[in-house]
Amino acid sequence: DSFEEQYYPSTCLVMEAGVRVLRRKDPPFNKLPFGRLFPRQKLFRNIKDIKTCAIVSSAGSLAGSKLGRFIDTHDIVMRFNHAPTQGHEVDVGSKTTIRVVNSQVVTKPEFDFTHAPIFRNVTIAAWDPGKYNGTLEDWLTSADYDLFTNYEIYRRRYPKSRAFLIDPHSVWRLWQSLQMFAGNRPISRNPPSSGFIGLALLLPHCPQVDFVEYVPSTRLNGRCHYYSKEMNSACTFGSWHPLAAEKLMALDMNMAEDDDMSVFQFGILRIRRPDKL
Ligand code: NCC
Repeated sequence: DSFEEQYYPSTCLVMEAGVRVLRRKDPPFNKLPFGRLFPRQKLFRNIKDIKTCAIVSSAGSLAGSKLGRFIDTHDIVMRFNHAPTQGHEVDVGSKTTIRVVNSQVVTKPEFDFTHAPIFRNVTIAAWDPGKYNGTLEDWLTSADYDLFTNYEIYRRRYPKSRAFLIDPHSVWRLWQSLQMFAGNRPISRNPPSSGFIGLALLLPHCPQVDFVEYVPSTRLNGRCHYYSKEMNSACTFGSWHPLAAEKLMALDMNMAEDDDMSVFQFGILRIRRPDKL
């Protein structure tokens, strides 16, 4: 085992899942007109200049955190779904580089994916799990929510956009990494949350990731999201997604030296990418 594997086993497991976006050259998309919708650009520009990244969970306990300024100091800021910054800048910051969105958000009319300003001028990584063990061809006809139609509309409307689809096989590989970490405690066969998928997608591009209010801090307040009043602990601890297992694994990846202070007082998990695998 390499040094990194001994000291960051869970981080290596997450890296090994190889969570990625689909590219034009990937079969079967290299043979399908649909594949030509994928951007030619890389997921991020100037990857060599990326030093620090922040991932902002949508947790209710971000309310009142005053972490906005800290979040905005990062080179890349990742957010989820339709989580707003407007009106919440003091707590969550105002910078957004990339949004990871699930296929419900891409398809349901209420989110207006193809028009809403919140999805414009940021990188988009959209995902849908498809069937476990399904082929990519199957996925195109049996996604949980048909994200392809609106993806196509969006890409045709904004040809310069950086909007990508996450490889569903890589989502399930991440699920397998999670199951590996959980050992003999079986986790439900539902895909990881957008938060965990986002972490796995970002880590290969970023030497240091600060994941904000993912492992709940002492601000824990029972609210689902910082942007709504809804009370629901399942948002924090999971019901459908294997969220509790994800958070235990993420906590195991934490490298902050003052870990109790960072994680539980400030709500910040610091994860370093292993130098090599
Ligand atoms: O709520 P959601 O998640 O959009 O949150 C984004 C990510 O933040 C982390 N989170 C959120 C709330 C909380 N109290 N604690 C947290 O740690 C999680 O990592 C979460 O992934 C999703 O993962 O895509 C999810 O999306 C929502 C919903 O589809 C969208 O918000 C659009 O309305 C799902 N809720 C429902 O379907 C009702 C949620 O299960 C997962």
